[in-house]
Amino acid sequence: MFRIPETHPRYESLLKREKLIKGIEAGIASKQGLIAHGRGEAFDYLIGERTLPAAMRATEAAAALLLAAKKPVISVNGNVAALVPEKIIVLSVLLNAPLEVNIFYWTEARVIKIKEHLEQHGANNVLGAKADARIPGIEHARARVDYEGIYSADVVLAPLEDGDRCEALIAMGKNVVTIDLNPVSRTSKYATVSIVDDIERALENLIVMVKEKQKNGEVKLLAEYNNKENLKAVINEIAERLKDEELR
Ligand code: PTJ
Repeated sequence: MFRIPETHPRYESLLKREKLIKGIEAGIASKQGLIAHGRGEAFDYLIGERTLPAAMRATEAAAALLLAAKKPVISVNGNVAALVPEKIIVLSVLLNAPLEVNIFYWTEARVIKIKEHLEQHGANNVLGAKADARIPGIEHARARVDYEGIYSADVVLAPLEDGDRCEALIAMGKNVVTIDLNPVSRTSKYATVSIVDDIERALENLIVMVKEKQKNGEVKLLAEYNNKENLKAVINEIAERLKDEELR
C-alpha cells in the first residue's frame, strides 16, 4: 500500500483510496468501484467530510428500523468489503443480521473472494453464494439473491447501492436503509431511510446508536422521521456550508 504520512491534511481520504486500490488488487472491489468512490469523495468534499446533523437523524432512524426488524440483512458489495470489513461485521453481530454478498459487476470469483475476505475478518454465515432467488423487476446481476437472505428479509441495509435494486426491494414491500453520499441519487430518493454520509462515519455512528438503544431496551421507531424531508434538510445543510466556505 502506498504510504501516506499521517500529517498529510487529507490523510483519512487518501487512506480510503489506498484501501480501495488494495481491494481491487485482491480481487474484492471492482475497477468501477474507484469511479463510484470518486463520486462519493466529491460529495463528501461538499459536505465537509463530517456527519451532518440531518445525517445523524437518519442514522438514528436507521438504528431504530434495524432493531425493530424481524429479519434484517446487510448487503455487501466490493467497495464496502474493501473499505469497512471490520465495522460491517460488528454491526452484523450486534443486529444478528447476516451479511450477504451482492455485487453489481458480478463474477463468481469476486463473490467468493468477498465472502472469504469477510470470513478472514471474523464473519460467519456469509450469504450470497447460493443466489437461489431473484428480485423481480431487475435485469442485471444484482437481482441474484439468497432466498434465506435478502429475498426473505423485511429490512435490508444496502450501502452504496444502485437505484434500480433499491426501487425493486421497496416494490417487494421491504424497508431499505442506504448509506450514500449523494443526496440526490435515485437510491437516496427511493430508500426508506437514506443516510447521506461516508460509509465509515455512518457505520461508526450506527454502531454507537444500536448499542445505546440496546442498552436502554429501546426499539421504538422514529415516528416523526420522513426521508424526503430529511434529504431536503441535508441539501440545505450542504448549501449553508458552501455559503460559509471561506475562499482563500
Ligand atoms: O462491487 P460491485 O460490483 O457491487 O460495485 C460496487 C459499486 C459501488 C461500484 C456499484 O454499486 C456502483 O456502481 O454504484 P453506483 O451506482 O456508482 O452508486 C454508488 C453510490 O455510492 C454513489 O452515489 C456514490 O456517491 C456513493 N458512494 C461512493 N463512495 C461512498 C459512497 N457513499 C458513502 N460512502 C462512500 N465511501
